[in-house]
Amino acid sequence: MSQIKKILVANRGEIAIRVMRTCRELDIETVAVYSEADRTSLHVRYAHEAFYIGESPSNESYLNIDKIIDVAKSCGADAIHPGYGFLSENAEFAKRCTKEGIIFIGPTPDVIVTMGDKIQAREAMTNAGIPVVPGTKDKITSEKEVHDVIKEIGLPIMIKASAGGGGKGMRLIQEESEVISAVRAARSEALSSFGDDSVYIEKYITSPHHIEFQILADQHGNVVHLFERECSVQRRHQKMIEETPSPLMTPELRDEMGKCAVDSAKAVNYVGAGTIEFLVDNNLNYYFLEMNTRLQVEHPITERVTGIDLVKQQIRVAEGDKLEFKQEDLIQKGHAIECRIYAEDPDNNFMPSAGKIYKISEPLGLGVRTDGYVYEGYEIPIYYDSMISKLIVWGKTRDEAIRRMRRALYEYKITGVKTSIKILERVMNNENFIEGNYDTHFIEKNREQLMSSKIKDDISDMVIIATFIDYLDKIGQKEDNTKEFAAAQSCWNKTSFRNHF
Ligand code: MV4
Repeated sequence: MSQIKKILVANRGEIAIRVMRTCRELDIETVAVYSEADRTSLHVRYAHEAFYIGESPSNESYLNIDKIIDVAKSCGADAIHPGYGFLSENAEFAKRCTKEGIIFIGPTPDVIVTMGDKIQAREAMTNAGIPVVPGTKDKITSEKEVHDVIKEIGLPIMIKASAGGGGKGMRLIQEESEVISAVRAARSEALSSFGDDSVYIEKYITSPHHIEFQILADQHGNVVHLFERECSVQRRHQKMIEETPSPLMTPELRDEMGKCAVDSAKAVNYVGAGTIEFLVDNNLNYYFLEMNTRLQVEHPITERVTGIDLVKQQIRVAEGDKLEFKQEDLIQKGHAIECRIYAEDPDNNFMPSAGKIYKISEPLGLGVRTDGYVYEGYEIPIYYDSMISKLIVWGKTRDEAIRRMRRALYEYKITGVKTSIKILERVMNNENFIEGNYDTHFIEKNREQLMSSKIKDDISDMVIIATFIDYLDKIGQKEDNTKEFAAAQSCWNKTSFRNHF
């Protein structure tokens, strides 16, 4: 039971600020680390202390274990919160923290290793009686093996990298003739991405739902789940929208999958916040897919319906406290939706749209939360993820939440970079989405409506905004231009809110 007084947040962007916000509420001092590109980042100014850790590329800064440990020791941090991405699922880092007497806010290194290796994870879950996708137990070593498995479970199948996750090193096989090339491609992608060419086979689940369960576990063997998140709206394995409850879910299925998620965590002596991902097919069969041993991007929707601060719980658990609630104390109240706002150009194949945020005005009002980090004048660096903000809304019902999300997206004004906002607006107006009729192929299946530029974009606004940006660019450098700035401000104020439909 050690009281944590100072936390180093080994991350950047919105999640670094998200973690520090809870620390402030708990009177815990915060330490930021930053790269060259992040000298002007908001997390640096938000923290009590901030330390430079290296050049802009991640492997010279946010992935530099020695440097981060050095900073933690020299500033006297008791604990490190890794956020998501970067070192959050790096077992070596977790090990180093413990060795140096610093609390790693997350599970133990051995669980990170087990869950990071999909073959091991499948074995652990199978032993615990959790349904996994039918497939091979071990890595495959010959072409013949693949054909034998096909005879057993039929086509289509997927070849997946054991060290993979998130879609890398994955190949679909629909015909036997594709076996050689698919295995070769998966192997070489796995080797170059993860330095490990082990691959295994899973039966291909057609049009599944991606549904995950949030779990929380303390150091005393208590585990609860905080219900599900429906994450099927993705493009190229990048999530765009998450919601809870899932429109697909029934109370019985929720109970059953929730128990399964708790059993999965217990089976590996899990500690902290974690997520069990399932694929759910059209007949509501569910299969363990993988476990994420970190806080996830989409955690706020769970916070919104349960009223529980997940970062606070992570910290309490890391201090050795017992969970302060039991499963029966937890309820899902109302409906929450998250939209991820990416600085990407939807009209140019979603290429990252780096650049300076000239003006930004974020939605507010009843039931709205934004977790972001950009501000007026901030230049989005090219080195990191292009997600600039998360917009989370709550409603008493799913319908109310969707309406609130439309309203909040309408209020979102950003100039200087292109964003995914208009696509998100189209999803919120898509009939299939509104009916809750969607799975992981939603974006492809609704491509025409979602990508159509026939729908009226508010061109007059865009012209005004573009003029404004030009204007600021031209006058920005002068000394005595208050009048011009006022004119520019008024130009911005005159641009209406967004309205793409
Ligand atoms: C699958 C699958 C169908 N069957 N595995 C994609 C990312 C990785 N986490 C697992 N993925 C999938 N695995 C079997 N056996 C379909 C997908 C998949 C997917 C999963 C979740 C969310 C979106 C997806 C989009 C395409 C494919």
